[in-house]
Amino acid sequence: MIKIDSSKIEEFNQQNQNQHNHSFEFLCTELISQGIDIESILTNLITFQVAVPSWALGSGGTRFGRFPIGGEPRNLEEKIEDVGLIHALNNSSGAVSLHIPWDIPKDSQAIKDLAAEYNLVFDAVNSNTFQDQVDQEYSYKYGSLSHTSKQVREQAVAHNKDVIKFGEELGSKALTVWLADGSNFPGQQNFREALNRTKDSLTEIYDSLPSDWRLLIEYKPFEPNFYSMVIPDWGTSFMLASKIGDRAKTLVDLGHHLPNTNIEQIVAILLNENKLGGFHFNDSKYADDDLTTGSIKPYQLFLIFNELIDESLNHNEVFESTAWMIDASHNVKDPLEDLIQSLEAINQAYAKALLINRLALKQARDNNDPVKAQELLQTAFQTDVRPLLREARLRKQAALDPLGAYRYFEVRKQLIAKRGTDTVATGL
Ligand SMILES: [Mn+2]
Repeated sequence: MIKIDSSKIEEFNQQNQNQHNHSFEFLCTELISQGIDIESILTNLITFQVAVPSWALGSGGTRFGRFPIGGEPRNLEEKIEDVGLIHALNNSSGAVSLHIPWDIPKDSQAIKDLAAEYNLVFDAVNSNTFQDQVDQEYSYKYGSLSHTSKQVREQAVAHNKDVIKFGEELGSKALTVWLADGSNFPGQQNFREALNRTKDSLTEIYDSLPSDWRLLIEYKPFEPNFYSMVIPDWGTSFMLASKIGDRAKTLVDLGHHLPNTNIEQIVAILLNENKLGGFHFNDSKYADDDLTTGSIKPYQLFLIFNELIDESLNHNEVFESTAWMIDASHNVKDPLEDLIQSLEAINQAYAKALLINRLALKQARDNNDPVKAQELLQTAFQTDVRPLLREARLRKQAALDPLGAYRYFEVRKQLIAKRGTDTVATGL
């Protein structure tokens, strides 16, 4: 078991301590002059945790090819080890989101114990009815929860119930359902019937949820089906969640939108209706690119956090009740380095949004002053908040510079030495 000792991290931090003190003091002077409460921002950053998906720890690839990087986790235990390594470095990825059946725990208690050794808990569990498994009776080629055949739908519902059972054993509190169901050609599917069948199937799954669980309904405009998807957008997810029950919510995967969609407005509407279940963070240039969060549109990410903070001022349980998860794929980067970058980008967006002068923004809006409103947002967004993030990490015994530490400790080299160069992780 590879672990990064906290004394090693402390030693590493000492090398950069002076430089950090200098930049942190400089930023504090500036923020204090703006009347910003630095301690409250640090408290938010210290407690904020994002879940890492069990499928994002190996190299992803596309349907054209896949290029393994070596040392990929060979089983669930090694995936937990990987998340544990990142968490030791940044102390902000303290949860794992499991995918079933790629990562079925053979001994749930042992898996739970192993996760606890790395200070990890289990966030939402994910079902999979978008591909056929070797031992299954019916095919999902033409859909699962929406399928025209009752037997296929029952099989897909039963799978989701199994996933809930695994999740219960591990302490999860939510089930994420992403449906690949849809059609490739006009005329292939009756839109309304497929939707109604999906609603009935989801209702059956919802009825079997433990009382403290939530059902998160993900949406996607296209792919793998290219003509229509049964749950193509947030409106359809929202409608289903509204009909199904209070604990059914919409899950926003940033990559699951057509180009230029105003995602922050979708987030605001869902928050307003108490229907935002959680996020799958990633970034994209074209569609579901699964790129590193914040690598393409960091301003969008900031604007999303702006809406979340706005809502949290009225309902402070928003941050606790939202599922924060990454959903990305890694084609050319070391997946662990990519995840470290994603977590940094998410925390930066959060920290910057916390800097917004909300009173002044309200006044600018009330006065119909778009210039002032833009200036206020840009002032927060342009602030280099990295010293704040470093200070938060320092206070929670994490690395000042997680990526630097990852390379300094030669983590990938250690993983390759232990697991070999030609291992392939299950999943994407
Ligand atoms: Mn997703």
